[in-house]
Amino acid sequence: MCTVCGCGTGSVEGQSHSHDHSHGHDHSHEHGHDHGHSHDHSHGHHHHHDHDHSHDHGHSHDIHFGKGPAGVEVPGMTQERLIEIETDILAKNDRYADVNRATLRGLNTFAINLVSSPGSGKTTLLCKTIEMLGDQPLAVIEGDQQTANDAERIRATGAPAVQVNTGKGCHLDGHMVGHAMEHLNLVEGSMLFIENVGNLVCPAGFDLGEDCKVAILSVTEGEDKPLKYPDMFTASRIALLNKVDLAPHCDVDLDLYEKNLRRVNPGIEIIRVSARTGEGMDNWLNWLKGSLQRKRGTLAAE
Ligand SMILES: Nc1nc2c(ncn2[C@@H]2O[C@H](COP(=O)(O)OP(=O)(O)OP(=O)(O)O)[C@@H](O)[C@H]2O)c(=O)[nH]1
Ligand SMILES: [Mg+2]
Repeated sequence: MCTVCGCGTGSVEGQSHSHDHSHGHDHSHEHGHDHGHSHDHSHGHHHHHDHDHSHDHGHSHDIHFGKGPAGVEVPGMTQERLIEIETDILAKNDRYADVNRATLRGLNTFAINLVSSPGSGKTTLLCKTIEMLGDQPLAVIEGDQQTANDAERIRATGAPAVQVNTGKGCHLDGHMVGHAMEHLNLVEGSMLFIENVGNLVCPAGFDLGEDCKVAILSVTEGEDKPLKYPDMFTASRIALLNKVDLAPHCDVDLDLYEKNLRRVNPGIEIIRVSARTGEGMDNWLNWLKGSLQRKRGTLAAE
């Protein structure tokens, strides 16, 4: 179970999978009213709502399932048990991630974990990046629940790629990435791009052994996403604000987008790009090349 987000299954080897999507309550609301005030529910109990709000009684229900120490609720499990499971899953994951990190260090390889919601443009951006990087050695691991579409798109550029299908899993983990790395002939001084499953929640919690997470947002998603899904953006070193070519067609305030990113992660770097037109891609390429050089310099000095 992935208790990091409580939404699905984890697949670190040796971990049994069981999850229950019921949140232990039954809401049957008739919302024909205008709520003028709110009260938050922190759910630690099983109860039943059956409200007929056909009148204006001036309040709304805001329900928060993540206020306990585990940050999530699962019916029939105590917060202590949830923390125990979560710690166990993450400890196992971290062991695999550490092995990956050591392999990458041995190869002077700079690895990034691309995280975003589905469709923000990760694969398109990767294809463009690969094309622009020219003869820089690199390889790609593609994570999706199903299909090999993205790995095929990458291979069409000439770059080696391995597809990992997670099935019901909602994120890549250290074990999966370790296996995928065995199938890639990573050469010294490579870049390794890991495209995570499109999901703004779970991948934030799982270290893959990468050097850093790179968040991709697209202008069509809305400026409030960093505030709604903060974990992903606090975990990322840099955010690429993609599809800026579409900005004139959307009601989007790019400065507000950046402000919201910095509210959840004051140190985050931000680059505006368009994988379609190539706008901003030079800045991204410079960031990548600089990061690889810095890693090589640091390792050489050790
Ligand atoms: N206009 C415009 N469209 C883009 C840009 N980048 C990606 N797209 C389009 O956005 C759609 C989704 O792009 P993908 O690259 O498949 O997105 P993804 O994040 O890899 O998607 P998943 O792997 O399914 O999560 C495609 O139709 C792309 O052509 C961009 O910079 N501008
Ligand atoms: Mg993709």
